[in-house]
Amino acid sequence: MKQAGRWRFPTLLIAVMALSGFAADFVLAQAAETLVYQRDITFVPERIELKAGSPVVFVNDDRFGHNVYSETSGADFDIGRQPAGQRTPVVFRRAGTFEVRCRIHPKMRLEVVVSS
Ligand SMILES: [Cu+2]
Repeated sequence: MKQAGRWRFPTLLIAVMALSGFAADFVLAQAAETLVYQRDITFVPERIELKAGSPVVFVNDDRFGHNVYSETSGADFDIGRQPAGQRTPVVFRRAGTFEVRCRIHPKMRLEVVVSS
């Protein structure tokens, strides 16, 4: 019975994942994408809260380039120059409160509050 054998493992795996709640957590973690727009030289919104490990997608809605970086301990990153229209994901892996800024426009500030 080759056909039965082929389906046995994935079905069992999904059943175990569903029973343990793992599948639901996994799907939520994958779906929990937070969008932050760069619009009129401002991060919109200017404060977000999210779970560690879920991505923030920076969407440059302006007609010129931006940058996104943080020098806060636990979330050091710098995406470099981000052209107009580009979407750039950044994953915050640690809990904490992080200040995110733009090297091109020093007045741009975003507060990211990450919970574990
Ligand atoms: Cu900018």
